[in-house]
Amino acid sequence: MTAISPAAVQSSGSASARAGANFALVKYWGKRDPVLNLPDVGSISITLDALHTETRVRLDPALEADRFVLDGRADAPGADRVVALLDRFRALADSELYARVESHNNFPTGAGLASSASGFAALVEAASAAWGLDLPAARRSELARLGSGSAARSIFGGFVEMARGERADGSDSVARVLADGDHWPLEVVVAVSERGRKPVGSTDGMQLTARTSPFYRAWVEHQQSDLDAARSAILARDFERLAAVSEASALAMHGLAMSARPGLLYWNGTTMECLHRVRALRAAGQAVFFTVDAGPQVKAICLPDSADAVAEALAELPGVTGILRSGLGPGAERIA
Ligand code: 2P0
Repeated sequence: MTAISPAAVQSSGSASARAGANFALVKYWGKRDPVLNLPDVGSISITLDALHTETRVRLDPALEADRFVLDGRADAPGADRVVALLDRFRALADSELYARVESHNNFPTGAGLASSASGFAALVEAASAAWGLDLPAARRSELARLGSGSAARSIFGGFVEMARGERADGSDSVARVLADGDHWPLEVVVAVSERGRKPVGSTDGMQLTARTSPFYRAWVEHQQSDLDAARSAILARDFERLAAVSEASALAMHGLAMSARPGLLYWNGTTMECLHRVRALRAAGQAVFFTVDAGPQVKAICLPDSADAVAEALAELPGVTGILRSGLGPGAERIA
């Protein structure tokens, strides 16, 4: 990564930003380089408006170390990754200042709801502004990726594709917009069945999978055809084709994770009930499909006319403790 010229550095010292969570329709699972956090597969996601992180970064000459507070907790997990990312910003801005970072998620943290994605995207946006760095979007995506692979996607709104990239330095492992949210205003219904942190985080889970699953290479080799299918379904607004490839990708990712040794079980019993209910709703004519990330919550992706019926049907399942709803949202942006 090259430093920008000192003339471009006009530090305002303090900035706030908001970024939406994103859910992958074609899943990322596995790294080609764990140090630079380079994915072994590309991925395609939608960015949400209703589930987001707001982060404030204040540079403080009185500090001798960075301070990170997440949802009021000074001991939140992930502080080491936050500091590592702030080190990158100090290097880019040629600065020695430490920062106070206050971050808030408006949804449960670490429960398979993509809080690291919105969190690191909001951090990159706020830190860029606080240090007065005017970085292109692809560079911000690259920086967000260093915090969390999925965060590279939350820099952008709507439908987003993350490239695996080929370069060893990771400069081509960045996300880009496939289509804006108004291209196809999908709605998302999340069936929450557990609010605690998942027992095995995504980073450890994907490393274990890559090391021990006998099916890992097949997963990597198959990914390109799923990416091609999902991209063309999105551009053509073909719901049936997007449903087929998205459910296949989610199930393949979980099958792969289950085939690690020891196998990773991110689902609970309610997860399975929700998956069956989504399939039954689709068979009955509703435009809905599911995806599931590294946790038990089921995300039902719907056409707008089906969203109310899907939300009602999932809410009545035993074990579903809450329903979250969202439309598609913008990329990470500064807020006052
Ligand atoms: C995804 N997930 O594509 C996949 C599907 C979870 C399941 O990206 O190690 O927190 O920080 O790069 O981005 C979650 O993994 O992992 C994730 P790291 P990240 O959304």
